[in-house]
Amino acid sequence: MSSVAVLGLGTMGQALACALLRAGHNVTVWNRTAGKDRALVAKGAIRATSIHDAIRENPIIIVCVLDYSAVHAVLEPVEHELSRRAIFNLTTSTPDEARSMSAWAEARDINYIDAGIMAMPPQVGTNMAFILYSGAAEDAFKENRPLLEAMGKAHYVGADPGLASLLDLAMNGTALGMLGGAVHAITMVSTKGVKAADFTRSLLVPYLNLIAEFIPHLAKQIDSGDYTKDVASKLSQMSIGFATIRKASRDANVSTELLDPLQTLIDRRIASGFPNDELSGIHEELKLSD
Ligand code: FVH
Repeated sequence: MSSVAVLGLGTMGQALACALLRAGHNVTVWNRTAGKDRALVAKGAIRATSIHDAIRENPIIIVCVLDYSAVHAVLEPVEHELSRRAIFNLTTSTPDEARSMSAWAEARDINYIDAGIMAMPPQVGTNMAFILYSGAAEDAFKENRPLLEAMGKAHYVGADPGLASLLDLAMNGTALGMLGGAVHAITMVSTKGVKAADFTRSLLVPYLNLIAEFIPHLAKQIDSGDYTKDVASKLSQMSIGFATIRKASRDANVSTELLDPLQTLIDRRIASGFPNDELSGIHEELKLSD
């Protein structure tokens, strides 16, 4: 069993510490504001009253705070005590922030790995959760893999410290788009008294699972650069279908703000001369020049 410090006890930090305790590790916990460690201490965590105490005896450090600037605020005061420690930063940041954090750590002889958590706090430590890790300190990942697996399936995705963040943010962008779309759908059907819970369980979720099966087909077209191969639904048809969804929404007094940007992209691709593309064709419209 390993000795690990968890810095940051927000909703996610507490879930991570809890999963590590359940797996039998020696977990020291610290948070900027006192009081958030009570439930963890009752479960066997060691309370650190200062950041210095938290890191003193712990070669492995897990950081999960609000954002990139909070990570600096936590680590900078103890930068001279971190040499040769393994730091796994599970805080959400941009890829560039992750790379800059990694350079900061390398200059201080810290084995730094950045990470992206692909789970909500209640799923941490279950077999649904997975966490992406990247950075030059691959050995630190390998050595500590059994400990990391306690929080969720651990995937090392590469030496670029920004890669875990890029994949994390891309997937969460998708998730938010899907969840926003779901709220739009529920708003539409609720205007006619359809109960959101029934609609969601019996229709929406099964349909979204079916539609998710279509994503690899789009991915294959994007990889090949041929958006017209084995087309299931042409943009010219999709534009009309999508306009119908938006009209029905407006007729039901539901705003189309969530849908309008996608219609704009579809129509722009058609206007660029590609009406026979699959939806994958809007990939070209999304790319911005430097
Ligand atoms: N919660 C979720 O569903 C998502 C799932 C995916 C990954 N995220 C990321 O996890 C990071 C932490 O999120 P969280 O849910 O734990 O966030 P909070 O409950 O708001 O807790 C924030 C903690 O950060 C501490 N903190 C904030 N600023 C500072 C600072 N300047 N110095 C030191 N600590 C700071 C805060 O401390 P306190 O306010 O209690 O003193 C909390 O411990 C996040 O990157 C998500 O994107 C979660």
